[in-house]
Amino acid sequence: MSTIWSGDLGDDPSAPPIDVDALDAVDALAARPARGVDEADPPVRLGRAALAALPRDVKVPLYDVDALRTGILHLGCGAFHRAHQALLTQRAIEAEMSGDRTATPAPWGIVAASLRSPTVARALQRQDGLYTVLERGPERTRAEVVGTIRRTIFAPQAAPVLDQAFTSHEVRIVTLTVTSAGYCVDPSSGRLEAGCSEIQHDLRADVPRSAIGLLAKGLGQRRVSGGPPPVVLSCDNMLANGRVLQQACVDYASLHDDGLAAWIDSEVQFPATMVDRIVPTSTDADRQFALRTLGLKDDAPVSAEPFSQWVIERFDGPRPRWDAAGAEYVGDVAPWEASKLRLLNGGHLAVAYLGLLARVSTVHEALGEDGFHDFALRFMIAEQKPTLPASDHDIDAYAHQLLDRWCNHGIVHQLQRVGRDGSGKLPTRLLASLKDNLVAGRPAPCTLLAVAAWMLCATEDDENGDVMIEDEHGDLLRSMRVAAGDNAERWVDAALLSTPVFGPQLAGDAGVRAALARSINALQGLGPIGAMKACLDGIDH
Ligand code: CS2
Repeated sequence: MSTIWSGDLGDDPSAPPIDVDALDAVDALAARPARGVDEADPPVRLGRAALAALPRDVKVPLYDVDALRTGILHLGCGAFHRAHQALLTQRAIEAEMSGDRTATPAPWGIVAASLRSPTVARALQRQDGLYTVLERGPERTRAEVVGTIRRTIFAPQAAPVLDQAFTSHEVRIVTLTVTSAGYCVDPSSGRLEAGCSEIQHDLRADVPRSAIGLLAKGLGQRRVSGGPPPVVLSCDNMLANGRVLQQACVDYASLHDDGLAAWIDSEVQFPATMVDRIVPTSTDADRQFALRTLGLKDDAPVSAEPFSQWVIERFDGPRPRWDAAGAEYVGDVAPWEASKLRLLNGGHLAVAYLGLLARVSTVHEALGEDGFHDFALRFMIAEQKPTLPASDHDIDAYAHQLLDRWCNHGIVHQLQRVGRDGSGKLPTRLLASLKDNLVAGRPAPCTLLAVAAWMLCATEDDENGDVMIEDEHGDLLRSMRVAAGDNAERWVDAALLSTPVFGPQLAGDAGVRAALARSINALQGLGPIGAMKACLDGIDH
């Protein structure tokens, strides 16, 4: 039996390792007309043995997937990783081979660990790690099968595989996509929040389950096993993500071993990165689309927009030719991070909350409604742009490009998903610029309207009686709204003082409190479209 990872360890004692030879048995079936999906005859699943029989318009890995050795460990095997880093790694490997499909591929295969649910890991395991990226433009969809994920595991059941990856000197890079909540960092201090439930769990357990705990433990193993430490790349949407991750690991390690904490601080590189690609949640429609396109069943396809960007702080040591795949290595990622978080992610939040109040459900539907396009542009150019660090970036062009990306109707990006957990997202995406504008004496009515829309969405039900958006502080905000008798001024005063979202500077500003209350009244009185129009017409609510 051939295996994918040397010393192939099952991630669950009851799950057999992948028997690659057994897939030969499906060769004959895979050779049938690829698009002939016969209801009576269940389709063959995507896997290595079926690659050669895929339709010609499906792009397949241009290297021998079997020959790919593992050089990257990834934590958090969600849709974003599969549509971004794993795909760019495939393109980097292909670029290095310059069309010679017989050359040995550069050793940048990925071991990908899911941390919370085994579903994706299991689905990928059944498909030899292969899956399809459906790149959806407004007019057409391009399908590409990705082969860089060589092994998938569900971390809580696969400690030996993680140990092996961390101690293998072949693994030179560790990447993470675990969302900002996965870092368990207190945003005001930038330090590990030891009270966070994941960290509390780790302190009681033999084996950590948090991303930070797994990383700190693994780095400790590498320290003992010798050899150069891996470079650790955070690929989550946070300001200074590399520094935040390093500090979290140092703080975590110091709970057990000060020597390890010092080593992580001085020896391990944590470059900052800015990642960008709109990747909606995968749906049954994606699975059906993949089935029709490939003629094979793929349980783990991802849809993504055609645009992608990856800006990485320069670091020492070997790495894939990501630059040949469109990534940029730069000295300072901060200007890219700031414009992405404030214009793209901040703009997304504004569109999400106002769009949900306007009763539409996706980003491109919202952009088709009256006023959204002009409102989003004004928000980005008049209110976010002046708060960005100085750079030679063309921010106006960036804002217009974002509007085009949001209008791509091939991408079904749910507003509920974009808007969920506003408590965690608002501080860096909307409130930081609000504070900067306050200090500079610049009005920010669009930002205030977006924040007011969040307060309403977090406390109202949709037409099915379900909460409009999930939010950590939704219940608290709702109870304050009820206690204020739905009086906007009283509600805003209570909310600003009692939720940790706003912080003392905003809570203490009577002007902000009054403007926010007026924005809530405008949304309730004029509706979201009327309130946006009043904002654009310069009418003070
Ligand atoms: C979105 C992001 O859900 C959200 O918070 O704003 O996921 C956004 O689509 C990506 O950051 C784009 O790179």
